[in-house]
Amino acid sequence: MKIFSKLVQVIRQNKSFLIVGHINPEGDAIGSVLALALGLKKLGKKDIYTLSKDGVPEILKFLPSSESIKQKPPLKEFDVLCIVDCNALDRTGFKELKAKNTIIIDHHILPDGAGQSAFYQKLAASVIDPHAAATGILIYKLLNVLGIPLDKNIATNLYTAILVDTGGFRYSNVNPESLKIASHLVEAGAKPWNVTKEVYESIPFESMKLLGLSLATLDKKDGIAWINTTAAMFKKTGTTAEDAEDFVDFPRKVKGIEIAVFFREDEKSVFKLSFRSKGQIDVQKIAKTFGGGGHAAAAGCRIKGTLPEVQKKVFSVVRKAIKDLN
Ligand SMILES: [Mn+2]
Repeated sequence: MKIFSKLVQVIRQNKSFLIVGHINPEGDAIGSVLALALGLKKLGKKDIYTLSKDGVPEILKFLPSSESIKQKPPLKEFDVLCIVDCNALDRTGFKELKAKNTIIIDHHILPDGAGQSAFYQKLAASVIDPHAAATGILIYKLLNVLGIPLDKNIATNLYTAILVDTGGFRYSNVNPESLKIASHLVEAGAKPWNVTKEVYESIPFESMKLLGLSLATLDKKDGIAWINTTAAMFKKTGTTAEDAEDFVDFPRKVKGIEIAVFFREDEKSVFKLSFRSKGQIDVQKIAKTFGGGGHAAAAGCRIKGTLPEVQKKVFSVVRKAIKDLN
């Protein structure tokens, strides 16, 4: 495939690779980093360093070779820095990372004007395809172009990447391509139920208690449904932000709403917001007005203030977006 030709050239010409995903990683970030690392090894590359600022979440520790991921950057300089499932250095959590060549493989929308910045101009190669359901899809295609055969470990990582970013093959990004690739990955040894069990059916008891407290705050108005998780709830249940990762899925399930919002208090008066759209509104635009980003159907941002202050700001923007529909 033509869009990969430059990436392939950079990979073939170099020996050492530093592969990094984004902060607060999920299955697509970790699965893509690991699948690329395993693939490059099969290509005969011996010097590979996998990096994730926030390590590997508990629920993803089943992923083959996840134990290889480091949280500290390497001391030496690598030939190629591969930025995966994000497209800016600060999203990796390491602003200072550098290498002789930098490449990006991602499916998030590039921020306005970013393409003109010095960082992007200096990239050795990049594939940034917002139409790809997951970065795992792009890694799958890249390995294919490189002629690297799939094995069970690569397939499990890529299957998990795609499963997670399609919400278990339920979201609007599911298309013939993502299902076809998933089918190939199962043929290559990925076991759907094993992955599902690890990712969706292994919730820690305390997280479930946290969900109970959070769900009790469920409310809706003007086409918006939302829930809150406060610092006090984390304290009461002995949980952390990681335990509330998918909570936005619950207000999204409410019938008749356009947008779901999840307010998570990560520090006192600092909220991480997750937005989900039922399909009509581009929530990435809403997140962007607060300095965040993401995709049309799923986006996020951070806002400072008390919960009522934050909600007031957010609801006025969301309400306007819903009003503009009519
Ligand atoms: Mn992704």
